[in-house]
Amino acid sequence: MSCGRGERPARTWPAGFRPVSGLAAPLLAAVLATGGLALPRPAAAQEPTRIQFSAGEYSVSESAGFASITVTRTGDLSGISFVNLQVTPGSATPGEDYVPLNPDVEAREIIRSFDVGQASATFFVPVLADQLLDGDETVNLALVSPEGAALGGPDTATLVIRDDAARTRPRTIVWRWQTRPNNRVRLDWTDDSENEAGFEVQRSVGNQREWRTVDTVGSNVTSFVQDNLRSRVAYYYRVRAVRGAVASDWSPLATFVIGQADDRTVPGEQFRLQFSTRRLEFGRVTVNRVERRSVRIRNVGRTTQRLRVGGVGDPFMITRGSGEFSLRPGRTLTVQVTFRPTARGRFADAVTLSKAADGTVIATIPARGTGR
Ligand SMILES: [Ca+2]
Ligand SMILES: [Ca+2]
Ligand SMILES: [Ca+2]
Repeated sequence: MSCGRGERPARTWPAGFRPVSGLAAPLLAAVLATGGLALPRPAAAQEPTRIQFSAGEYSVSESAGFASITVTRTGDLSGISFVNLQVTPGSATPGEDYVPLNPDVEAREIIRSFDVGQASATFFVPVLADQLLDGDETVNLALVSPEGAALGGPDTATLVIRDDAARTRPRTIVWRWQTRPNNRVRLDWTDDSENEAGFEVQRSVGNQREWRTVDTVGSNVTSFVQDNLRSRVAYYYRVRAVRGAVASDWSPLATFVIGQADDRTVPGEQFRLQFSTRRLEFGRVTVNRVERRSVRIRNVGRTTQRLRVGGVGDPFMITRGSGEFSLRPGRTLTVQVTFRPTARGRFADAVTLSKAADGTVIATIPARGTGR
């Protein structure tokens, strides 16, 4: 048996050793008496070895692939320890929300070892994403069957699998308006959820600050019609899937002005603008990278116009040409917009161009991009 902790080194002369005479002997005796330079020291009073969770609750998005569960080992780390993680269903369903050991059993037990000196170890619990509005769900975690250690606290914990509301949002929305007979808009969107109770339709008039729910249509319904809209006003519509208190993220925005036949030219009395592009398409952009797009607005009318540019919010930003400006005939203003996605998913917004005098929106330029 090797010399373990707590055992003092024997104060006997090693085999074959003969005490030396002269000055060296007292020095050697002193070295041995104090524990020796190369001999094992007696272990200091150690806390017992314990293994516990690093937290009482862990949280992971259902889209993350797996949850990392860290367990810590404290006290005496000079030996080797083992511990098992037991995973049992809370409100989450094994096989649907997370991966059990095999599909036929509901409990999953996995083991981790701690090497000499090792103070923490990580369990990985695979989680599964779905197209369901199922809210946050839980899995119960427990540390069991420790070897070479006792269990500390906490030895039970909860894993919260967060519903990813971006997965169930309507990915696209298209709109068509007609002035006859009564300024009607029709919205059509994609159904990307499997268990919605319905789709909530919201509208904002003239800005994107005040949103009002105009209707909630039934499950699997993917269109909505509204009549009697006003002309030459910017309308914004958005849709999301709902089920009780759980909702998906909002769809991209449907942004339009009834009577505005073409974004490129705004007809009006002494009032004509041209746009270099109909929309700002950023495409797929790596999360936290910045992409820039710009649109040139040219006054092709005969009078100077006082205009205001604004509208977009995070993750879009107007980095040039924002605010009020005067645009003389023949002059061009460049509006630069950046897109910096802070998460994966699709984003949509719109730059608005309005009259500085009364805020009337005269054009909208949709901006779209996908974070990846
Ligand atoms: Ca789920
Ligand atoms: Ca879900
Ligand atoms: Ca559906």
